[in-house]
Amino acid sequence: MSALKNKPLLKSLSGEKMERPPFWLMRQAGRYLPEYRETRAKAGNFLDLCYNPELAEEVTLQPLRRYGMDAAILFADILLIPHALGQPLAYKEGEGPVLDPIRAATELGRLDLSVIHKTLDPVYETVARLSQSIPKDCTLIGFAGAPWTVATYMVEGRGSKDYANIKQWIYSDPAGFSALIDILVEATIEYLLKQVEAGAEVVQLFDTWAGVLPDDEFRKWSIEPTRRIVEGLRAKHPDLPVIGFPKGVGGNIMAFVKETGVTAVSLDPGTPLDWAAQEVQSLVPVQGNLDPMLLVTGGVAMEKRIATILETLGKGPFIFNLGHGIVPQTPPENVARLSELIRGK
Ligand code: 1CP
Repeated sequence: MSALKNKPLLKSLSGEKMERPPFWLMRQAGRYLPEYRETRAKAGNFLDLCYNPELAEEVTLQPLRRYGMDAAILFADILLIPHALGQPLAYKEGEGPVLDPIRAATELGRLDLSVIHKTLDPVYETVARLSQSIPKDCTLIGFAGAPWTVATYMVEGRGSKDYANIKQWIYSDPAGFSALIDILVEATIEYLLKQVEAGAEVVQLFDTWAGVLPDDEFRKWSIEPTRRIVEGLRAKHPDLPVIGFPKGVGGNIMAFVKETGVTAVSLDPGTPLDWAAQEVQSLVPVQGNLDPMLLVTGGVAMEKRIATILETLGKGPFIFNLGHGIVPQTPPENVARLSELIRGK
């Protein structure tokens, strides 16, 4: 255990202020890397890649070989849970994920919690392989989507602009919608516990679309399910670090931090840095928050913002990251420059 605790990412998560902050990048594996595109082509389609432990291990390791991040994040997707629950899912070229939507409590019978591990077993095998193959100072992060964000895809059937169907559901039938959230809370706890048992040292919950919820609904559908998941995980693993990422929630991140029990929180690009240093970082370690588009732009604009982030948040427990996932058009050489700046090499 003491050897593990020497890993830079785990030190930051335990509240230590590091001379050089550990770093990793959300969506660090993926289409911006030519070697990823090659492996993905070999796998056939995206889901086949997620369920192939050997190839999923390979794409997880690819960014580490180039850039030496302090963490490896399991290669999978937040929509594997609905898929494992029995909801048909496809990733269409240029369109993103497409699911056969569920829009009412009467349709929840289509989901079966008792069979999820049959589909998800290869993911646990990927985690087990990675726990053996990552560099020794590197921390293995498991993840899942938070129930609200996963539900947006399950109900809308794809990425959405206005969240019309899911909002209609939460406002007209909150009790019915909470039955869907209950299923997702349960599935997510089981899924993450299996990842931890296979070797994940930290887990992150992505609540990418938390910011579309008004205040009181955010408490109901983001804070409360997250709190229950953290509680369920800690019942078995009291010291497990959990990183929350409630994107786009502004000042409500304070309630999220105080009420969910997360170990650390990931900040989106819009979070004011001075405010975060004073109010958020005094409570928990923070992670973030470079705009992924600055990683596309590169050059002086990117370098100046990285310096500002390091100056403001580097004074407390901090993990350098983006404020949202890497986008496919990111030039790999800009990621190399970022790594050089953070690592001081
Ligand atoms: O190869 C391809 O064309 C598929 C692109 C892709 C990739 C590389 C998808 C489809 N998912 C992933 C992997 C992935 N997704 C990872 C592991 C890789 C890594 O981080 O290195 C993770 C952590 C995710 C998480 C994820 N998937 C989120 C939350 C994080 C975020 O960026 O907001 C979300 C919202 C998804 C849904 C999803 N999956 C894929 C796409 C294109 C999308 C987004 C669709 C949309 O914008 O609505």
